[in-house]
Amino acid sequence: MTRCRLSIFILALLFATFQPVASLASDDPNVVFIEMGGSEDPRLSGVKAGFGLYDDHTALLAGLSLLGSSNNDDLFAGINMGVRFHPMDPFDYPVTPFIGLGGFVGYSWEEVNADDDDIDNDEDGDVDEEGETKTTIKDTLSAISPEVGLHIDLMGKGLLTLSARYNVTTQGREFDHWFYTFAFSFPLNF
Ligand SMILES: [Ca+2]
Ligand SMILES: [Ca+2]
Repeated sequence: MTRCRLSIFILALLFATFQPVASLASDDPNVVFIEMGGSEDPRLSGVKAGFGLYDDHTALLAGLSLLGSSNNDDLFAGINMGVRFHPMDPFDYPVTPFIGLGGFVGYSWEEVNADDDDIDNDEDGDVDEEGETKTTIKDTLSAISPEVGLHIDLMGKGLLTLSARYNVTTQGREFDHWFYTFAFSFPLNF
């Protein structure tokens, strides 16, 4: 009971501390970002680009991702969304920590035999000629990713962001992994 009251007191104190900051008129820019990252086991690498909407304590991110595995040469393309929470405005402080939660949904493709489907898949005038192929979805991959990281302010020109993300994917628990990234965000007026 005492601990509960103490928690509430601390929360109230934190809230009060952040209030003056939150009440300042925010001129935070929206950003475009590009991010690169990789993981050790499984060995993956990825690139991501998109938009970010920044507020004093939150950032909403959305973009397109490519995620490739060198183990089985799968390349997943998809969309990502995320939200991050920072205790202070990353554009006003040299270094700002954050925690976040992201999501990814993507597909991989493959070329398969298509010489028996009564369709001229390659539109060369011959239907089902020998060696005709078509592109189909090979696999899907979804991930939910809690993350921690740091924003480093680039002298008002943008942010360098380092993050460690734990990807929990639809490939099974043995595929879950830490994914380490760095990203650049550049202010944009929109
Ligand atoms: Ca054909
Ligand atoms: Ca065909």
